[in-house]
Amino acid sequence: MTAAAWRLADDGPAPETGPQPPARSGSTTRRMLVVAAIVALTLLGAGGFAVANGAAALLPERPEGCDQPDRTVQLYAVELPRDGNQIRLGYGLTPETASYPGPTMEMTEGECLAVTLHNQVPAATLEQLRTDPTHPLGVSLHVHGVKYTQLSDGTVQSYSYVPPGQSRTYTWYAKKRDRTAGTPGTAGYWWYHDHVVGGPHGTKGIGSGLFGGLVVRRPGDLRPDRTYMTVFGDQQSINLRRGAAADTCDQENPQPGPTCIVAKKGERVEFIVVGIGNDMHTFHVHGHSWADTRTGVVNGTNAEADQVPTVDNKTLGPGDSFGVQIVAGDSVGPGHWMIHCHMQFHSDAGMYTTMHVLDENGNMPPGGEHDHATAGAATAPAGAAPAGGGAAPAGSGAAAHQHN
Ligand SMILES: [Cu+2]
Repeated sequence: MTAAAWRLADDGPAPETGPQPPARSGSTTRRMLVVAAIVALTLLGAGGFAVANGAAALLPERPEGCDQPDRTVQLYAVELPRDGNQIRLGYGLTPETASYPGPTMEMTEGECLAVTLHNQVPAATLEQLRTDPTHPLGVSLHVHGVKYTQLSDGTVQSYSYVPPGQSRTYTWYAKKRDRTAGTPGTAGYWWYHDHVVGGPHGTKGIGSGLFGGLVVRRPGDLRPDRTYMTVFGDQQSINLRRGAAADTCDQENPQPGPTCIVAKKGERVEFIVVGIGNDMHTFHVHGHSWADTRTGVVNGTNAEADQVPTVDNKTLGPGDSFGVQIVAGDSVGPGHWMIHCHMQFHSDAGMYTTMHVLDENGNMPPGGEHDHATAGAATAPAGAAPAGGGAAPAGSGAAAHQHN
């Protein structure tokens, strides 16, 4: 599996099902809604709004500027092997390749994307994660940074979630900068996540693994050779794993994935960094630094570049996201370069992983076995998640590195 395997794949459309706003009982309510709809449509000049049944019909299906989706993607929410006792869920471009983090989505400013989410998580599992017995069972897709209408908000409140066994299409629009209106573009590093599992904010869904990255590029942006996601969360976790479980790279035959950050010297490596949970963190990479710009790349004249700080450690709060591009081993060569949170009690508790930089021929430098040997997790302990489901399982460190 290569980094490219987590990227966006086009697919055909899927049938639409899903929750609808509750039918209001009583003809009086219906009459009131019709009157309200007529008044609202008159006030709005009826431009761009669909007319159907109920007040939700007043909501536009797509953001302004997105007349038709340019692409469609199928996304599956599935249950993955448990990590010890912990339920793990993941998004995948196929059910078999679901993982946490989910696949990195990529868009270009000006593009409109339709993502059809299929909920294959068993109802019984969602019931176990539910904190309130009256809360509906379902999963959703809520995105940061790009434009969407309320129908693609991914919340229970807006009925934009997906009950078990059903599907729903979410529309994302990577709006361009509008110089006349003074509104910014959407280019940047973002994330998407569930907003429904367990409760109205998707806390259990995010904590179980339903999150992934989104990169919006501008035409002309430098393209990375590899993209990795590091999601900093509670219990000192990176991608919901700690210590040896966060880095399961095979020293002989490393396969890029959520638990194996690997690159050849000279390759342009992109990190999507996201904060989940309740804690503050910092993202620090050994041996590498980057410009504190939108992409981590420094552009422009020397005078302009002088205005941009160079950093190797960046603060991350809950819900924050940023991205950086670095050149692997630039000036420092191959090696096992640590990535960690610089809140010391977090890194001491296992909030670290490693970027393995191979030489130009793809040879792993010596010394990388250290983490695995120290943790005693080189062989899978009893109860560890079985391999299968691609890069998804927490891997051999699961039992040795509990998250709770
Ligand atoms: Cu931290």
